[in-house]
Amino acid sequence: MKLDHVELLHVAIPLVTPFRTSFGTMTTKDTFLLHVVTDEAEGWSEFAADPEPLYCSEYVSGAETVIRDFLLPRVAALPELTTAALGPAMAKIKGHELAKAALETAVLDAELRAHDMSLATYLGSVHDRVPAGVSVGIKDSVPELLDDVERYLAEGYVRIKLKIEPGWDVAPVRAVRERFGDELPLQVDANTAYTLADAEHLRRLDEFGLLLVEEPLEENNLHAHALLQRRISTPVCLDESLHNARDTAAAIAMDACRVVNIKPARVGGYLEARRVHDVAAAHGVAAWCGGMLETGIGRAPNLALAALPGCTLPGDTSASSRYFAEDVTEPFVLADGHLVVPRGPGIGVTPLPDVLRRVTTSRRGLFGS
Ligand code: OSB
Ligand code: MG
Repeated sequence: MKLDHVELLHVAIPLVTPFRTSFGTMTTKDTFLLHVVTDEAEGWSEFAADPEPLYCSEYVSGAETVIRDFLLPRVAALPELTTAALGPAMAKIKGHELAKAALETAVLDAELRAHDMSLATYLGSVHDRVPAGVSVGIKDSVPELLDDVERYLAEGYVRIKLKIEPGWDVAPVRAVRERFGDELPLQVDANTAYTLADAEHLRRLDEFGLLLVEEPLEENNLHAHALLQRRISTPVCLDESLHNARDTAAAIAMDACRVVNIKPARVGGYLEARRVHDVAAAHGVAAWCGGMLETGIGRAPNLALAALPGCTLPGDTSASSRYFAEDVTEPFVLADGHLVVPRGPGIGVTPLPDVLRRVTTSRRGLFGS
């Protein structure tokens, strides 16, 4: 393929309900979409992080600069544009996995469309639909939390994840167990809110039979997570600390994680996400597809990943209605607790022009006409 032009569209979409985590409260999905146009096909992607570097070091305006000034010039210089050539072309730029993922995914979408192949087929997805879990934010009170969980279970979600932080951990978990029983698939996510000094406190979660505790300690501190795992029986799952397949192999080897959260954006795109999946599967370690409150443009490709054979736990890939009154794509709707894996060419979805126009706050050309 030959690159013709690349456009960046800032979008702002209100969340149906504020989403509070240990690192902040989100009320709007505020990010950008990339639109890549080649001589053969067009592709779309979504930048996964937020305007502020609270979840990870990357953020919206920084990623825009990185893509425009450092990634695109290298990609545009390729004699032939293919997804396979992107990784090597971008390798000298350190880090910035989420920015790289946005560019790679838009090119991959275009390349797959040119070949009339779905991302699900390309990755080797083995399921037509995947079970949907839901990530429930920190609330002001336990009754409020129980109402939310009840509503999600009534909608059909098959697994509940509670966001936790110091002061909001054992009590909400106990309340959810008492109300909804021991059989409910339940897990927690601390987003790095604890330290190893909290090990005895975190051990109190062991009695609740959780599927996992996600990223309890500092980002990238695999050693501390391994020491914690020796002191608790709840399986440790890593999110923020895993940036590629090599990290994942190291974390598994040192028993710093017994479950892997795969966020394609966090590991630089779907090619590396597939490798992370393969490392976990080769070790017999369960994996699942995480989420970043994506619009349909980001969710569609995540569903293809969630349908890989090694993604044996329900993901955070929830229905459009869990996030937005109106998604930028045709909405993803829960049926019997599952979402259908898109099977059209590329990521299988495109933005709805009317909605896109309404949610776009600015657009600029990053390359070409
Ligand atoms: O840690 O998994 C996380 C959302 C934004 C940033 C980080 C995380 C999350 C979620 C929500 O937990 C997942 C989703 O529903 O997309
Ligand atoms: Mg997480």
